[in-house]
Amino acid sequence: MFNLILFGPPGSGKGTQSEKLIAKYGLKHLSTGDLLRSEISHQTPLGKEAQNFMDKGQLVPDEVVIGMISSALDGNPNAKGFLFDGFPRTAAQAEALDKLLELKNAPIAVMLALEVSEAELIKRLLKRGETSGRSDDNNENVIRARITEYHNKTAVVADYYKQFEKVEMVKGEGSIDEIFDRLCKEIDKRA
Ligand code: B4P
Repeated sequence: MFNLILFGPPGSGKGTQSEKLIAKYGLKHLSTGDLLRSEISHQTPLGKEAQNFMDKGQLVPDEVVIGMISSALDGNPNAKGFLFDGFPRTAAQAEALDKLLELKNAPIAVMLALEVSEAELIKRLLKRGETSGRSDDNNENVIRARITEYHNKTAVVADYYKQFEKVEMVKGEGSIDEIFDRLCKEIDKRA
């Protein structure tokens, strides 16, 4: 089993690159953002709780997203590997994920961390906000709050995996295909 984390600030290209990577490597895509948006669109109790946080650009509580990932892992017993997109986003989520994967004897192989300047992140998210219908993309204050959450709570997740020498920084600016090639080179070294 090959398990990969695609990491980076909001708007760094995680969702965009994940689509291409799962097609090439046959991994199961687990995006906590997509899972949460699906709960919101079905108006489940979990979705209603999550929406309050997401609308303000804040992270959803750890126990909610860890529970979602745990069910998704259990629901895909035959996956040849997982691509985690937007998860883990806190140190507590990283520790919980390691424990869940330990039970499967299938640790994280590598974390690929996309590096993109703040100006470019804001530009991309505002542009997506024009068409996505996502309430967290069409307000610059909410976008800035998401980036602040990233610096305060999520950036440490890379330090967590650095202690195990599992982090590769990848330049996340350029064309989508150029970035995809950079990511594939890192995966092919390890797969
Ligand atoms: P996510 O759904 O994970 O959203 P994101 O970080 O904003 O998006 P992503 O990084 O995937 O977007 P992409 O660059 O592909 O999270 C949304 C919210 O959910 C969070 O704020 C939080 O509240 C909650 N949440 C999710 N996971 C959580 C967790 N684990 N714990 C707690 N809360 C959690 O796309 C951005 C735009 O850039 C697109 O329009 C794309 O077309 C464009 N783009 C991509 N690559 C480009 C390139 N190379 N050049 C130009 N534009 C590009």
